[in-house]
Amino acid sequence: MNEKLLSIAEQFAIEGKVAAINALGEGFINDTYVVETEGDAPNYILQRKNHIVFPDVPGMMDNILAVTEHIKRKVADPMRETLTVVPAKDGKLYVQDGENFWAVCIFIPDTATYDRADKPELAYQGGVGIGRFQALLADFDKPLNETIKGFHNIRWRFQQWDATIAADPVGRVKDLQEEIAWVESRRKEMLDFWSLVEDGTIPTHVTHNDTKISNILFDKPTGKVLCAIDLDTVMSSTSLNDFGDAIRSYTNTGAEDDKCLENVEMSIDMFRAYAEGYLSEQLSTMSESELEWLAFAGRYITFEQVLRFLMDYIDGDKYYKIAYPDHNLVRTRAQYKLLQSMERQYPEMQAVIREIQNS
Ligand code: GN1
Ligand code: MG
Repeated sequence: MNEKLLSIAEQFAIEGKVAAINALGEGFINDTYVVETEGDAPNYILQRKNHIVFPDVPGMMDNILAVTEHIKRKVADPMRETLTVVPAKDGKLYVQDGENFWAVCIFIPDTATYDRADKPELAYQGGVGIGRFQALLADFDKPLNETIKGFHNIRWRFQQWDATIAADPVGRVKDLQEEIAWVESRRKEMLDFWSLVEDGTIPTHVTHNDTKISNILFDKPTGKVLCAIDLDTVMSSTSLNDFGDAIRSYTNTGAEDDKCLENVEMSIDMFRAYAEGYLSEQLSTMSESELEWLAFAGRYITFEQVLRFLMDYIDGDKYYKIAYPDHNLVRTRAQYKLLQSMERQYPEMQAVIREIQNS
């Protein structure tokens, strides 16, 4: 067993003797481990939080605790229907080790996660999961810390973008004129959408902000959705972003970083299924303006992801973990293909929302 990890794990208020610590999954940002314990004690998730991405880990953990405690008061099975934060033995919600911050929550057994939706029922359940998450938090009234500035604010992203292009720190801009034009040609329509959030036409709520399929836990015995995990980016934003980010993920017939662009299309069947699930929890409380822009949110977040992957590539791959040198460029191209597919099918996407509204 890795002694370093063991010594970190033992600084948390965990039950039982640690039997093994194994790496889990492939998050783009944090490093995640499963801590197995002996006997009947629960297992745990141990995470090294990326402090470059999250400058205020204590503030982030305060958000996560507040939100999970709120959810726990409302659900039938509080140990399964949201995460349970495990504090350190000194009472803090994290352990600091040099520049690294670590946090622990209880591992929820008999669950499944997926990287891709292969059937509409899964997309439907995913939609129910985020719709319910937002509904449970609709009356949450404490202020949340802004863990990442302007996370889904495209005006702020364009400021970062302009600065990155001007700096061109690794000299990649000259070879990316075509890709840069993909972003520039959509600048106005994206800013126009965001101005509706800025002027209050589209309201803000407590949102998850990272709703890709792999951040949702499903109950293995029933196949039903259990809860949203990876609560690092819980903040106040528009609900539309949670819908849009999920659409970016559940409807993609290929992988987020597919090298074969022919694999990548938006599946309207998955779109319908996700939207039906989401609106089964949300329709009655959504405003007219939210419903009007719901389908567009898929385009908005997919566009944002094109911009963020390309910006990180131009910046020399500092934000996202990469598996090979051009990974961020491959991701950019695959997300752009998905964006084009959504743009083509936008009238159908809007029709689906209207049908669900009227049914
Ligand atoms: C990151 O942390 P993870 O892997 O769930 C990123 C999301 C991106 C996603 C792309 C804090 O999510 O915003 O959409 O990668 N999270 C952060 O897959 O930047
Ligand atoms: Mg994350």
